[in-house]
Amino acid sequence: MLAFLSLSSQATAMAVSRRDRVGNGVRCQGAPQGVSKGAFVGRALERATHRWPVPTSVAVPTGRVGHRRVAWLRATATQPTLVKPKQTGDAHADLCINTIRFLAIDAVEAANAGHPGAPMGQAPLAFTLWDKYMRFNPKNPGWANRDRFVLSCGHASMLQYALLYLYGYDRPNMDDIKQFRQLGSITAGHPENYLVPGVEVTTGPLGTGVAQAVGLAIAEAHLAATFNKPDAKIVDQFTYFIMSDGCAQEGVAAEASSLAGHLRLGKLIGFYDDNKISIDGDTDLSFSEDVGKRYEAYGWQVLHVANGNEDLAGLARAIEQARSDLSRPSLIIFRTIIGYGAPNKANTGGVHGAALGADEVRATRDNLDWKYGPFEVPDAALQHFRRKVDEGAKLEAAWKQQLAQYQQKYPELAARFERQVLRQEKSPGWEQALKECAAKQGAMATRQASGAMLNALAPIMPELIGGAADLAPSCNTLLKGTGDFSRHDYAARNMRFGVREAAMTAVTLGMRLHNSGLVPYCATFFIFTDFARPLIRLAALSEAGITFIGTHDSVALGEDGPTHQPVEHLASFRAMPNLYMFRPCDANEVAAGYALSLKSAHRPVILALTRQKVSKVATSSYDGALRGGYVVADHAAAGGTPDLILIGTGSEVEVVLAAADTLQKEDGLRVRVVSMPCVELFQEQDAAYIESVLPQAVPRSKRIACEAAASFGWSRYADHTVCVDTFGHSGKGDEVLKFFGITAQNVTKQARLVAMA
Ligand SMILES: Cc1ncc(C[n+]2csc(CCOP(=O)(O)OP(=O)(O)O)c2C)c(N)n1
Ligand SMILES: [Mg+2]
Repeated sequence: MLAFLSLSSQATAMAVSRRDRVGNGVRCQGAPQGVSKGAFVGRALERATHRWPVPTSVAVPTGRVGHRRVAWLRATATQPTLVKPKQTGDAHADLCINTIRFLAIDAVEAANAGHPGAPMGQAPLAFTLWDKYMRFNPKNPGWANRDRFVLSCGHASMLQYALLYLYGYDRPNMDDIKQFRQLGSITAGHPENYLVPGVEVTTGPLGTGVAQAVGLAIAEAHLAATFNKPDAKIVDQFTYFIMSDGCAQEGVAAEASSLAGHLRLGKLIGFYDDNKISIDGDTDLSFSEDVGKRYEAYGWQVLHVANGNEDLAGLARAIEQARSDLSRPSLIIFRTIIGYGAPNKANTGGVHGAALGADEVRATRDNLDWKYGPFEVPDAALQHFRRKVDEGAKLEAAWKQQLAQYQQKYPELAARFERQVLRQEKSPGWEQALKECAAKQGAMATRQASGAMLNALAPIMPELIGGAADLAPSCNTLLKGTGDFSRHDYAARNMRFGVREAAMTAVTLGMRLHNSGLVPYCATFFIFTDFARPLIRLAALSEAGITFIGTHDSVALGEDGPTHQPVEHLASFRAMPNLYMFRPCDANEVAAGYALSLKSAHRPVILALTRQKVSKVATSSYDGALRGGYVVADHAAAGGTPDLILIGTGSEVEVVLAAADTLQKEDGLRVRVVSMPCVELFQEQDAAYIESVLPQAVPRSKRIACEAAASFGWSRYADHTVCVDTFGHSGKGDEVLKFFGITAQNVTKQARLVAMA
């Protein structure tokens, strides 16, 4: 099939832009005098030029390439003739690059699912970066001082799997690649950090990789500022990411990039695959901003490579320029053709997310002069890639020597480095500190108790670092005794995220997945988990234990009204896999919530905390709370069966306790009260424990759950609820609670009805 067109006659080069098309024809931009416009008219040629920009000897513009549909033609004739893509002009490099391309093509073909287009377009950049610049040790993917790489356009996963395999990581191996996207295979549809050791963060939701990369770079900056000495740079890593049009369009990437520019994270280098194609087709449909200018406005250095498919020297130059400016992050916008090499499908949405099909695969092999069979890796290419096994081992060995010198000179810091970064152990004494802190607290808002816990931990846990999305005073997240993490002080531990909940959460996740022992937390009003939810979900999926503090956790927050009053949030997070939704009733339980989160390295914890003051529950228990649910009061005789069980969480524990008192005193009812700060944790306990707290002898029809939130989910334990199943209202907190019946009086009333029934 014809795809690579060259017009032979007057050897003239020019660019044709889709935007420049006029009517049925093509307006020639920069066409030298004497070249007939007629040469560009005609449907077949038009289709071909739009589908396939053929880079030739044309002088490539070095400025912004964001104009739509730049198509390179050698306009030399009135009759089109076939030419093959030029590729890089370096036969050995092309061999390696096409090895990457065809692994992606063949794996997608075998799976009959996946995304070949982006790997085909990005292979030259990825090859240049990994081959010349990235520092890694394939046989030890966890080497602490490796550079970090994030494929934010996770749909291009075969690019990353091909790189890991070719450069000599143990997994994925060739069998894994042949099992791409199959059930049980580690080569999942999108890169998953918990499946493949060389994958730093899970990507797939577009834009989230960019934001997590910012977190990785922040972790690096913080560790470097903490541990490095003028004569010993034991932390020295770049963070690289590749983003696509979709990432450029997503808000989370914009938020995070804005923060990265503000923080001047000079060792963060992004690559934007500007191929102007997404699923719906041409990005012209919905996207016309100048991304480069936007990043410049964020404070990034922005560089352009006009021909990202063929200009290896240009790619290398840009990377070098990016690496040599450590005063700000860099974005390299490299223009590519999606599906480079596929004669009929390149430069179309059709190559984005479907197998090429046997005919097109054959045509692509022919087009790129690829003489090898499916999954065949030429020896010369493999040898080239695998030299990194030796090189990587040497890099790590040299670093270890450096570390040994560091240990001699700075034994104290080195000991901390070994504990925190290498062994990823927490500072000792944290549990004691939490318990002692809890014992000192009285009646107070649980958000205040949380602030007290953070500050009990801060002095003994230098690895604790975090902050809020512009709500530090409300969420009580400021650590005393340390400053603001800023471009002036990367060693400080109070993060100022600005009003960027999604980026905040992704950054926290990235910091955790730097896997260097940092204990990151982030905070906002519980309602604004709505802005963070996709990243909380990603943390849960990524098996990354981060702490998310959500204050102002119910309608009781009062005057700010329903826009700020969470209702369905507790239930929805309880439904999220691999997450602990923890709602403590007082300081003891807040301490337990922190303990849970510090113990839970692979499962995030959300702490839902009150704005309003709550009592200190005399019988609350740190250990009980760590079982998710426990008895806080029992008016039944020891061993006896209660008439009713009241279950409460957070601020409603004192409500149900007061109701139980009344019911016992005025009605002689034997009421048990259960505090259940964490339903999921309770559910994990053994059957005997669950039975000891919620005996079957007291059927669900004799149980009431009270929570100032949606009743959804409580039917597991109780037939009756005193909850809030509508949006809230603006008003004084206690009046709003009364309006919804979240009072001891109402619970008492309901309990009497239940007891009589
Ligand atoms: C947050 C999110 N929304 C939607 C998708 C589904 N999706 C996958 S790729 C894609 C767009 C592809 O365009 P681009 O990012 O330019 O990738 P390319 O086609 O160039 O490979 C979309 C909408 C997603 N993965 N993540
Ligand atoms: Mg694209």
